[in-house]
Amino acid sequence: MESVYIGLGSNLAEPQSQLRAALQALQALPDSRLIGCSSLYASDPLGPADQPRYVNAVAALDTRLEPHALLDQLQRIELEQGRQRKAERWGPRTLDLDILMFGERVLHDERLTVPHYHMHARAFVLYPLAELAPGLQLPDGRVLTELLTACPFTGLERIAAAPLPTVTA
Ligand code: PH2
Ligand code: MG
Ligand code: MG
Repeated sequence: MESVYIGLGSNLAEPQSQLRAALQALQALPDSRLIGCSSLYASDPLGPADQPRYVNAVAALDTRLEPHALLDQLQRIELEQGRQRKAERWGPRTLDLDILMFGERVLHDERLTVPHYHMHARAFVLYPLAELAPGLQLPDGRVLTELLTACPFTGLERIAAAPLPTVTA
């Protein structure tokens, strides 16, 4: 089993419900175990400003799936929850599921970059991630605590408790 962290985001069609439905779908993934989820956070959109605020969270998953097989599953869940792929970069979406970290792996191809290419500078990723894995270290040696120091909490609003209890055993 490898430890994977997944970023969840939504800003359309009842974002909190989208995230809760996505967690149920993650719970049903083959060869995997959903370990927990952070609180839910709201923030202004990064990118085009003429779209609703986002709700974000981070989930921890243990899996035996390979990275691209997991990506296939995440894209299936996005589509099942009404995701429409549009040309606009960083436009609004019902559900976005991003692989943030996949164990210690470093991957870069046309479909997948791991660790996620912007995670080190996004408060809506780093603060929920810190709830699940405060001592986390990236494969390049940077530690989450350093990244948090460089990334103010400003603009982030904690809006709901973790939808799932975190399994620590
Ligand atoms: N995701 C984007 C674009 N902008 N802004 C916030 N606040 N949260 C997101 O998850 C987000 C975004 C594209 O993935
Ligand atoms: Mg994203
Ligand atoms: Mg994405």
